[in-house]
Amino acid sequence: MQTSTQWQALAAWASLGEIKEAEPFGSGHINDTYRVKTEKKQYILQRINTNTFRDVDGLMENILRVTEFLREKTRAAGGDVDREAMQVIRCDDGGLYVRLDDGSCWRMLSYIEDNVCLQKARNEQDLYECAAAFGRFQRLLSDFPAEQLSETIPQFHDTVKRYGDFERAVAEDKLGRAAAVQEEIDFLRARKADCAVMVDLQKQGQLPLRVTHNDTKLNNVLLDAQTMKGLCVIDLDTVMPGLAANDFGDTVRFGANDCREDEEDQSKVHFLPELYKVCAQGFLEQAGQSLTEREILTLPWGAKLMTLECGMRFLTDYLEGDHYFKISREHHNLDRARTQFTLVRQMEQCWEQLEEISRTYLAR
Ligand code: GN1
Ligand code: MG
Repeated sequence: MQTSTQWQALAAWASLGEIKEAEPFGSGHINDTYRVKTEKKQYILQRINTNTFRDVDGLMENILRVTEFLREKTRAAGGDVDREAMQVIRCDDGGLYVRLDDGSCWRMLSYIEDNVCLQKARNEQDLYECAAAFGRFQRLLSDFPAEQLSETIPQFHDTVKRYGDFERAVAEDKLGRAAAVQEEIDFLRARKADCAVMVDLQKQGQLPLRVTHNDTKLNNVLLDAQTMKGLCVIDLDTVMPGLAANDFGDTVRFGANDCREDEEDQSKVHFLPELYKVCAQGFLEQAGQSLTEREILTLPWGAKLMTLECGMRFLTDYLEGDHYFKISREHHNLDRARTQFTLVRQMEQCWEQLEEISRTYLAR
């Protein structure tokens, strides 16, 4: 007799047939993910983190709309609909998710067969595929009615707001951790003005709002196990109106280096401009035609600010007592923050080179 909550949730999808297995799966920092096996098929079951995502109805409507739109485009282009786009599997009662008596919310998604999900690019080709997958995502959704999307996390990539959250956490210093991270606090304070660069350009109407993914890490792209080509973009929780440069930037943050996101030894952290170039190539080959000149010129800012913002979020969470990102060791969020700041410092050192890469794409 199985009693864990995932098994209780599965009762809402009884029509899928007898479930053989429902094991923890993946490495997300926010939701809990399980791979479910029936006799014939596999599925992805997720407990939605309702502290992070307050409006579960809005969230699931977004994902349904976007996946249906992508499936239709894939169908029209003669692609493999079941492998190139996810599908929401409705509960037996037709709902998009189930809420259990304990308040937990669960959803079911199709499982893409024969995929590989990498935590780290093994070579330039893997990174290229990741950037191209998000560039393609950007292009395919360029005619999606963005006003129909809910903002699943308000001001998600509003770096100015994130800076305010950080300063509040320092002032409150709930766990008495601030004194020991003064160097990191100073690092962020010295870059306060930078936090406003992209937000201001958007407010002034110089950067358009697009449908963006907002969490464009390598491990949110599934690759085909045979060809190792980008197959499908996953983790659509934060698909919202946003800035194209931020989608490019988060791919760079996670991928254009030789280290894990949570590396403890900062001497092992290196931002690699040659990999930045690979990201630009993959992203712009797919999305370039649909972007404005200004969007292309500000790609380096997307890279720097997504990395700075992510580090700032990790540090804020560390100061607040690690309530947002899942951790598996005491100073985990601090290690993550430090890694991001080391990367930012190195991006600043080769800034000219990054700007030059954007200019070469304008000249084409
Ligand atoms: C979270 O759940 P996961 O690992 O895909 C976070 C992203 C961060 C990322 C850092 C909703 O994504 O914003 O960039 O961790 N997602 C949310 O690895 O906050
Ligand atoms: Mg994810």
